[in-house]
Amino acid sequence: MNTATKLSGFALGLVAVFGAAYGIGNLADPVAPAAETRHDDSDSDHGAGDTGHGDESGASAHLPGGLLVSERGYTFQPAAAPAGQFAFRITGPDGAPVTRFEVAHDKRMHLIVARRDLSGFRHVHPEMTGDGTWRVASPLHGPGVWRAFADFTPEGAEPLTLGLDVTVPGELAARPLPTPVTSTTVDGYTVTLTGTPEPGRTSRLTLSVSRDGQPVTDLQPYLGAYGHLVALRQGDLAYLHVHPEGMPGDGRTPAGPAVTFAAEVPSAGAYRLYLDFRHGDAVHTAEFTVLAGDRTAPVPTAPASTTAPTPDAGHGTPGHGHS
Ligand SMILES: [Cu+2]
Repeated sequence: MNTATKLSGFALGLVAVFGAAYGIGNLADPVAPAAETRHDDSDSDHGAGDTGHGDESGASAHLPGGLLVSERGYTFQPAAAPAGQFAFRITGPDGAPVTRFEVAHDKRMHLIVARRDLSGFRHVHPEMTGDGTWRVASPLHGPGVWRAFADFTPEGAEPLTLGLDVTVPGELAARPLPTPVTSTTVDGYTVTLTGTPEPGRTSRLTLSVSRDGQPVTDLQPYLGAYGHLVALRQGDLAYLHVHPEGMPGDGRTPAGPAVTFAAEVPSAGAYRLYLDFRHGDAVHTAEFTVLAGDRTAPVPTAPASTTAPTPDAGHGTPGHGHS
């Protein structure tokens, strides 16, 4: 993975997102493919500090990933699935389901989900059948409006992340975003964040893993790296998938305790970071809220709700699914 694909096309603009909401079991309505015009540079080897695609005219060329359900002719379409399963297809510029994908980070498809309040993050890997339908045990673990991100590379094309809203019926009290912290615990591990993201610039973020007060120096490769970092922007869930500096086995990248990422956030505001790392033959997800830009600004919180929170509504729920 070069630096271009992890940081392509960030923008400063705001967009209104009109995500379609789908009731589970009522997935028959096709999503009309939108004829997005995006011109990818053929040499697309932008460095991490590249600020975008210059004066290109396509509006989506400047957007972060995951904001659009259809881009460059590819469309993220839900498919009917039995209870407990999530299924979808990616249709291509010809309208037919895409069946040929490049392997990126060990997988042809990465499916990331989070609720609109940024809780409930999961990162799973569906399996495709011959007709181009991807299926996975549903990562939508509880009621709410979820954002699903399909992160993939069509064969012979540039990487793409499409986003789709999926509604799971039931009552949910949206939770305010947790306040920013620089240390968090998950599954008995303490993960400490150093570095702060600066809008529009490449910032180094280092995440250090310890357990029982001891640095963890034997992190296990997960999807070809010692850590995977996803950042979601509060407000529109713009999706940034950031990969670390260095790779396992390159002779210079230690297996912990620190994993360093070069991240570029597209604007000031609050972001939720989700670090996937593997240790003890299990994948763990550490979550942080960070503020980019004016760090004295209050974190916008979800509107108050009169509905009692459900036990599954929390952030950082144990038992994140990884497959
Ligand atoms: Cu993945």
